[in-house]
Amino acid sequence: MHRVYIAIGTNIEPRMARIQDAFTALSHFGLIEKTSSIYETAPYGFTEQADFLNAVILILTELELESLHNALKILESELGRTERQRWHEREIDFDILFYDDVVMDSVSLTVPHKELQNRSFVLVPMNEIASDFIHPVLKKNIGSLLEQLYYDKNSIHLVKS
Ligand code: PH2
Ligand code: MG
Ligand code: MG
Repeated sequence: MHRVYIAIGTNIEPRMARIQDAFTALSHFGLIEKTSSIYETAPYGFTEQADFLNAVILILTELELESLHNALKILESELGRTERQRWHEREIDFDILFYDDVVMDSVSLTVPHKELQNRSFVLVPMNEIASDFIHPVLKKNIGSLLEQLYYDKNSIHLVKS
């Protein structure tokens, strides 16, 4: 069994239904051991777009990393995602944050997710379910990565526990 943290995001309505559908669909990939609260977050990067709903889950799965990555891409399109510019709005986005303690960097996939330490919309929900998880490259736990991150506290708030 592999322990995988996945970030989920959407900023196209109906956002809450999309997140709930994502949880349900992901439960077919394995056992969802933990689910964070759902947060509404200001857009990061390209800021001229609607606010997101974000969450993080911990799933226990038999799927190998490549298979899981491919399955998530397929699921994104099944849940209505269409091709758009990088950083722009999306119906649903799944990002593999951590896959056990695997460190890999290929053209198609980088694990741990390269940007997660800069993103409150990832660290705040993940801190809720796994503050002690140690980043295998940065060698710090999620709690300390979050403490170390400067972010606007008004840019993220809990909408559903
Ligand atoms: N995803 C992005 C770009 N910016 N901002 C927020 N708040 N939440 C996201 O999920 C997000 C983003 C690219 O994947
Ligand atoms: Mg993303
Ligand atoms: Mg993505």
